[in-house]
Amino acid sequence: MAQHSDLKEYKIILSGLDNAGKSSYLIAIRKKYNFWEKIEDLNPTIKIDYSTCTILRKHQLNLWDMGGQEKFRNIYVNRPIYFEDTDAILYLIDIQDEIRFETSVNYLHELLNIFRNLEYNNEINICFHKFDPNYKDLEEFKERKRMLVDLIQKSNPDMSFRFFDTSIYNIYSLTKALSSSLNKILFLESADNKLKEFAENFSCDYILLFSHKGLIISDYYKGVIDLKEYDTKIIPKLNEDLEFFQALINNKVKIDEKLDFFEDTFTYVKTFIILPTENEKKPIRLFLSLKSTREEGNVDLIKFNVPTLLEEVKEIIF
Ligand SMILES: Nc1nc2c(ncn2[C@@H]2O[C@H](COP(=O)(O)OP(=O)(O)OP(=O)(O)O)[C@@H](O)[C@H]2O)c(=O)[nH]1
Ligand SMILES: [Mg+2]
Repeated sequence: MAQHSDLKEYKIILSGLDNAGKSSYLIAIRKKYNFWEKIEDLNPTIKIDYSTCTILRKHQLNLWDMGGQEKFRNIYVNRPIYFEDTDAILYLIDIQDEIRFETSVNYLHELLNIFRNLEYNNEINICFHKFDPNYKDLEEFKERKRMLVDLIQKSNPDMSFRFFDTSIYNIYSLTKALSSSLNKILFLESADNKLKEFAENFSCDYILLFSHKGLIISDYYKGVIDLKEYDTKIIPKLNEDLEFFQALINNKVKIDEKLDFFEDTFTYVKTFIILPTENEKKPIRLFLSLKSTREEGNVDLIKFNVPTLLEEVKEIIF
């Protein structure tokens, strides 16, 4: 397909022991990128599950969910070819499964040896997964984490790591680890930081930047948000925004923003268009949607500052 001729592809590997939560992680992420699936009734992954998603017509992410059962682990470690041309690695360790820490770190070391031989020089992202919100402040869990970080770093001084606490009950933790691991190739993390900074300055509960297809490019939520809240609050709002602008586009009415007030809060959504480049004929339409408090002056300040935010984010992602 000619229009995809300059699509850049990235290979992202999710690895870790069986039951670490890799498939659940991916499903939650894919849900964010508007693929609908259920997390219940998950079966252990047979060997490797491949999936792809395209971001902004420019980047194709090839996600490799490497089934973690022992028989599959043995296959991969004996065939390094599986790991060639990897752009990002997420290694999940189930922080609740202390009994298998040793097995998990041993498997990680086997994989690291493969990556050394392949001269992989990106960061290795370690996710302490199933770090659910209710374990967040427990000293025992913090200690488990410290011990693992120490062990991994001391055994591999030649490699660079990033460590994350992740949980499917905190969507933001998942996207943060993924976008951070893609930072070097997609620069999404800088966009996330811009949104975060804006949200903090103007007391926003959330900010979402998404495409006309509902693909979320960057987002920020104040506090912790779980899958259920995401499904019941964020997704319906996003769909409502999309429907509203689609209706306007169909009727060819020229309006590019919408402001709704509730009690002491308000929501604001603004659309903007990225003009086509030489190769792209159709413009890309993006939306910024946010919710904030109706403190004095905040509404006007937000409306005034959003265009600058959009300009800055545009600079980052295009
Ligand atoms: N508490 C909690 N449970 C989780 C989390 N993520 C996944 N799980 C559960 O962990 C179990 C295993 O999840 P999977 O995603 O199938 O694990 P996997 O790593 O893909 O396993 P294999 O395919 O065998 O390698 C499921 O019952 C999930 O519901 C999490 O963040 N917190
Ligand atoms: Mg799986």
